[in-house]
Amino acid sequence: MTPPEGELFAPPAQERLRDGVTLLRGFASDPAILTAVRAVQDAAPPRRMSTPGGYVMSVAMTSCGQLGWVTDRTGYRYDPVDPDTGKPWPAMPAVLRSLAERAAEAAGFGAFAPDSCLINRYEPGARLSLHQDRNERDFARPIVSVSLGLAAVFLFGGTKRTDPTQAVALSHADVLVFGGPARLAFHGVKPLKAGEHPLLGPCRINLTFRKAGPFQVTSA
Ligand code: MD3
Ligand code: FE
Repeated sequence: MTPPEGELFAPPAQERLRDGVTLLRGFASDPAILTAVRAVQDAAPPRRMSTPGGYVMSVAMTSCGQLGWVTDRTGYRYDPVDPDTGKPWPAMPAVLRSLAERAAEAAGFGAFAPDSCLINRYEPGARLSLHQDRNERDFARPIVSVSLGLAAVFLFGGTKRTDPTQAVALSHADVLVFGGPARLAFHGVKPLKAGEHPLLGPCRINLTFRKAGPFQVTSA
């Protein structure tokens, strides 16, 4: 039955979790998004990278766009070249760029022009420990995060590692936009619980869109 006044029954289209954090539930439900993600993964397969501290991350990562985020024993950086293929990262598919731009706009950040999309693939047990994203040049730009597949618990703290964290359950097609005072907040993802998603199987994929550069291009 259709509710007589939809706005009283339907969940709000956007939810302000705190200053600088907007949750857009169901914003990424277009199946063309999954097709585009699969094409990127075929060209640049997700891989588990090493941290400078010598750990191998449980989350497998790849990127598309002009810059990709990489980590190895020498440190974290944005790189125009995929170290695994030796080639530039796959271009950012238009359907993904448009999704990120519309989400930023809906959250009140106009003119977002992402040059990087980091793709994180979680299998059961994979987690991301509390960290800040600070390899980007301009912290005035927001970050747009898209959750696909199995639901996960996202932890969101303050600008100090020891600040208390808030837990948010993120399901397929949910989009979060972080900016302003939330841009340098510590955040992480709890170990993924086992399960099967009808579209993605035993897996969660997170896309984070960033304006990472521009960075100085060094000549050979
Ligand atoms: C808050 N990814 O890729 S998305 C990451 O679900 C990352 O894979 C998580 O943290 C994931 O760096 C969380 C939510 C997110 C992403 C970037 C942020 C929250 C953020 C940057 C600043 C503040
Ligand atoms: Fe992060």
